[in-house]
Amino acid sequence: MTVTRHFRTCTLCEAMCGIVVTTDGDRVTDIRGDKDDPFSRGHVCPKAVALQDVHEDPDRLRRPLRREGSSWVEIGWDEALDDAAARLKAIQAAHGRDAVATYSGNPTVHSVGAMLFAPDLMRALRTKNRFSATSVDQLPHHVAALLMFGHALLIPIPDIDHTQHLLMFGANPAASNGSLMTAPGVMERIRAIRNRGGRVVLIDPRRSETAGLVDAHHFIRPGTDALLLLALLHVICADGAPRVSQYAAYIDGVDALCELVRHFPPERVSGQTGIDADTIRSLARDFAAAPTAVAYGRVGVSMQEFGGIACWLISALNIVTGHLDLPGGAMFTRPAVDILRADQRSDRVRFGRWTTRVRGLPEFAGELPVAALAEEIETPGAGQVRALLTHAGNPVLSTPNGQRLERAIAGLDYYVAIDFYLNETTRHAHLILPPTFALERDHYDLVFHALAVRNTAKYSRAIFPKPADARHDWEILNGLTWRITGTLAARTKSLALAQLTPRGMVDIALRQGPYGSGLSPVGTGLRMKTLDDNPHGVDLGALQPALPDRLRTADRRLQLAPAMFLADVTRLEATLERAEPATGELSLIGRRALRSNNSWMHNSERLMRGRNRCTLQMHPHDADARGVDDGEDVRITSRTGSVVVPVEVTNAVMPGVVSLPHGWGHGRAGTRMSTANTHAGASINDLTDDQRLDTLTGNASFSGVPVRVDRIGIRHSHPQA
Ligand SMILES: Nc1nc2c(c(=O)[nH]1)N[C@H]1C(S)=C(S)[C@@H](COP(=O)(O)OP(=O)(O)OC[C@H]3O[C@@H](n4cnc5c(=O)[nH]c(N)nc54)[C@H](O)[C@@H]3O)O[C@H]1N2
Ligand SMILES: Nc1nc2c(c(=O)[nH]1)N[C@H]1C(S)=C(S)[C@@H](COP(=O)(O)OP(=O)(O)OC[C@H]3O[C@@H](n4cnc5c(=O)[nH]c(N)nc54)[C@H](O)[C@@H]3O)O[C@H]1N2
Ligand code: SF4
Ligand SMILES: [Mo]
Repeated sequence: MTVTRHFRTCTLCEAMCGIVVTTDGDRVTDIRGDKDDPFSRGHVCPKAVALQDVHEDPDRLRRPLRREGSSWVEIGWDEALDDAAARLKAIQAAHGRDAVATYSGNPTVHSVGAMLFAPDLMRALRTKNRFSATSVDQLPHHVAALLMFGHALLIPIPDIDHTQHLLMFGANPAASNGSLMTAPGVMERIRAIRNRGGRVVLIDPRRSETAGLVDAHHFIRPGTDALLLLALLHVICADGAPRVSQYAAYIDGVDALCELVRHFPPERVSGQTGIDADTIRSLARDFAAAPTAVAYGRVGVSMQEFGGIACWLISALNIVTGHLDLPGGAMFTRPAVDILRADQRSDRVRFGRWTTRVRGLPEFAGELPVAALAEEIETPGAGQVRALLTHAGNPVLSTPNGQRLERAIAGLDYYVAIDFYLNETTRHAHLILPPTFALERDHYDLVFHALAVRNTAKYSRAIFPKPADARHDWEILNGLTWRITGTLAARTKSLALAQLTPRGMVDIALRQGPYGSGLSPVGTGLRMKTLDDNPHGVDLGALQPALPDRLRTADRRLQLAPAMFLADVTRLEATLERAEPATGELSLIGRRALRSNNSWMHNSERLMRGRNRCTLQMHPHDADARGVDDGEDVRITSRTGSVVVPVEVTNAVMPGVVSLPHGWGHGRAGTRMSTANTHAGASINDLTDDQRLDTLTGNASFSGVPVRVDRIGIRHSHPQA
């Protein structure tokens, strides 16, 4: 056997760490950080080694499975793809295009093949009922980017390597490794801000792992960031003119924003936010006074009732203090494959062109809010969803009111899943199409290079050849596309694309990109060969100012105060009159852990070792009031359901707030994940509510779900799942 070292990028989270995978023949013998990767410089987290665990997992599906009665039967690929296409087409023929719904999960964004081939399948299906994990995650960030800068993907990235002041809202990079901010070794980069005399401030209802490493952490009541941000902007506008002269030639809405925030002095919001007026004033003044500064928010602000406003105002804060588009501020990337450039009609506003049938929730970029999926399946009438295709998603555990969705999915006429686990969602499928896993396929990060704190490019080759009887995600998608379209032209195109492969497509995109060699074979500049010659990756430099050129608004102007956001403030303002929570009511928020990745890595024995992580964190005052002891099981009840988990009494959560991680709840019958099933935990999304939304954007509102917690009196001396 030969020992080989392979250089690659880890695809599990957004950090894009370079890894060295050592193999001996067909076995992985070691995975570690690649010190020669110019971006990650050797950093990895404990999840990197789990790439091996998933790769070798005997529970991972390798061949298509068809349900026959109550059992699963392995079938061949052609039969499986023919069958899936025929069933989906038949349902569309009988009930209309929209009778088939699709759901794309988070890992599709980490797969170059899925990114390149899913759009064609969506065009073939032509259904309006397209859903994805976007609407349980970052949708408000996209809406803000679209309305302010003209493109959903034009999200400003915090230039953390050059800033002197980082103000974070609702992000926990110590667990998540950074999000909408690809920055391998993010905590070292954040520590470096303080080491060079800068300041890091965190706003979070939980004193998170990140809070231990910042200069100041402030508790905030869940879901009230938008109010805090209005008050921060109030202080800045009241203290003097906003510093927007550098944007003068192309900015609109400065007066409208200042007029709006005039009505939100700190005193008006301190009760709701739980942050006193003096603290709000000094937060604003410290931020405005810093030589370079950047405000940044992540899921804590986008998964809430006013996520759209909150994401808008974070950018507004960067703009009125003059920190947008300057080193050390919020910057735009210049990725080697420019996804904006590929999007020819980027300045067309793709928001609200149609709405969901039952609740009238808005479309965004061709997708509808997934919180509406269950009711679209359950509600009879024209356009009712009767079939579902999921791709790399587990919506039963990841979307609000998962139990309702699960009941709805179980009643579908047809459900096909592209996934390699038989999990809480896919167990309801009629057919499962399992693709290859990461180590068997090439990779180029189309999305995360575009969201990174530094411009870099890297191409990862597959480490193992694709097993004989296996298909990549892109091959499955391509196979479905031509079968569903059913024309000779579609078949010819699919053969041509299969010939080209994602690698060939990335090569073309690199050549056509901003650093590219062009399509001529003799051109100099970036192309696939450059990346092949540099297997650790290529550094393309720090983020550079890019405005106004990069703007994609129809009039090429920066919109500081988009009308839709201004109008939505009325809805926000009404919350100032909201009554105090009912006695005994607690406010539920989520949590992420470093050694866990959404719902799908709990089958790795190595990651699951140690104490039970699916615990309800509760403040000692709230525990005392209920007579609950640390380690004891409690019942959590919300409008939608109830679950039982052990309690962890800790003053790391704000009084009145309780925190439960998402992605658990593996105890359901009929799944095939032996390790996960022994660490089942309970699903927070059995408690979250499909009716609680940011109605402006359609994103689920997970933060601040009202719950009751009751003692049930079972004690575990050593909490263990
Ligand atoms: N280890 C690990 N890494 C991951 C993932 C994972 O599951 N595990 N998931 C990946 C994915 S898909 C994503 S999207 C990213 C997410 O990346 P992050 O957003 O950094 O992830 P979280 O750890 O959920 O941090 C959100 C924080 O918001 C806080 N919060 C909750 N409600 C509110 C609120 O109302 N206001 C404020 N200000 N804060 C609030 C929570 O307490 C929490 O600390 O992480 C990615 N990385
Ligand atoms: N309450 C609450 N709910 C949340 C969150 C929260 O913070 N709180 N976070 C939300 C966020 S940010 C996200 S992104 C979503 C994630 O939600 P989803 O994307 O729905 O779920 P995942 O848990 O990421 O499941 C991914 C699925 O993809 C499969 N998979 C992995 N890799 C591949 C691959 O290469 N190809 C294919 N075909 N399948 C693959 C896995 O087996 C698994 O079934 O959850 C959301 N839900
Ligand atoms: S931080 Fe993310 S990309 Fe880096 S090793 Fe961990 S999971 Fe992989
Ligand atoms: Mo996410």
